[in-house]
Amino acid sequence: MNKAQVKATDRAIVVGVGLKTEPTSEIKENLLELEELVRAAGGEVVGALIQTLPQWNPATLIGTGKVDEVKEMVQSSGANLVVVDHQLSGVQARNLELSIGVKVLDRNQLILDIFALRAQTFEGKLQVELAQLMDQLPRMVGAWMESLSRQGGGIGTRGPGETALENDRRRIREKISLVRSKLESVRKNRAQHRQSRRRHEIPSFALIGYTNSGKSSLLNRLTGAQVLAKNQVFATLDPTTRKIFLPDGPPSVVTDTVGFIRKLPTQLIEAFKATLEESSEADVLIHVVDLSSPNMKRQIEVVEKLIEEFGWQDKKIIHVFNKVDAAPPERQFQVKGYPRVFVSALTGQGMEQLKKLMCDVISEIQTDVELYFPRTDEHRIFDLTRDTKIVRREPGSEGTICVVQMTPSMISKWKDYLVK
Ligand SMILES: Nc1nc2c(ncn2[C@@H]2O[C@H](COP(=O)(O)OP(=O)(O)OP(=O)(O)O)[C@@H](O)[C@H]2O)c(=O)[nH]1
Ligand SMILES: [Mg+2]
Repeated sequence: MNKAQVKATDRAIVVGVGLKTEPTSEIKENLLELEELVRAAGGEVVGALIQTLPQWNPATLIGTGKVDEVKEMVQSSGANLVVVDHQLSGVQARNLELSIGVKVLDRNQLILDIFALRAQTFEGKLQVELAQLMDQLPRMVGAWMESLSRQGGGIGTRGPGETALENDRRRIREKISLVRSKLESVRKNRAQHRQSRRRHEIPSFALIGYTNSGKSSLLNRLTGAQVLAKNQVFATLDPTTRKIFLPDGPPSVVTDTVGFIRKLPTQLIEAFKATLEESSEADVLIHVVDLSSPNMKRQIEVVEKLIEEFGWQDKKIIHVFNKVDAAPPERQFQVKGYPRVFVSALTGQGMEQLKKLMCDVISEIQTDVELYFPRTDEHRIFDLTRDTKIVRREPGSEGTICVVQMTPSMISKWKDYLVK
């Protein structure tokens, strides 16, 4: 497990980088997001620099003049950490550390660090540990790792200590397979839970979206749950599932899960497969968008790309534009995606429309069926009301006919009573 703690005393310089072909506005936006990430990891941002390059410098990523500039800023501000908004190779990180004289992290390491800080459940902690080990392996470049881990503590140093490189690599590989097998057994457990839900055939929704878009707030508003909602990136790591009672639909469940971000580390995606599966298994995805964010368009693009990467593009998706209370009114005309609804998890605005939309989408995946219960089995109608809403009920002298809406799997559960 990751033992070290974030030091609230970490003072960071953030460095935004991009190639000359990228628009500067995007590099600046990205840098603001990186500052958010530093704060989420418990650090304080004491300075920021930007460089655009014709091409990457293989030794230090940024140009040598910029390295000197960073060093000066570190010295004048008393920073003890530099975070670069781009992936660094092991060699680049080492060279930068040697030149600048303080710890240097890249965006991936920072995100992994926040995850390490947030993980609450056993499974969550294992997933983060796996992602960190996988991230560490290709970065290892020898003795410098040892000196790094001796500095101890602070953002980005949560990991095993190192001695000889090859030994270390082997140890990490062994550790990776150990963590994987532990995860495997935790997941078996979770799969059983899911199966029990499937047996009851409760329609399920998963809240997905960019980090900080308001997924947890929406879960709380919709279901009366009390999960942590915070103005912070990656406040949620572990999934939470709650029942929801829709005015005109069957009892359903809603799952809140980890948020997405631009350049989500691939190791995290792999390690968080099980968490992501919660969303893959949902009948309907609710894509929560922060309508008030100046970066709304890019955030939508990031989420849509991940939806494709995970193969969810054929699922039913509801687009929920949240924080309508804080967004400029003209924003509503800049959005795309159907079906959609504008809401505020904060004020409750739009919740009725959202619930109605959820009902509509459920009924789209359901069909009307007729069930016949002979007198001796009429007591089963009570169980039926727990599974779905009864549209019509026709009592007769020998038994009762019920017209209900059902998903295909619900139908197979009740097939014994199905009327042709
Ligand atoms: N103004 C306004 N703020 C909101 C609304 N919904 C959520 N927020 C705020 O947005 C911030 C993030 O909300 P969360 O619900 O934690 O967002 P999340 O999507 O779960 O974020 P992560 O779990 O970090 O990915 C919090 O400070 C909320 O109070 C809304 O409708 N209007
Ligand atoms: Mg959340």
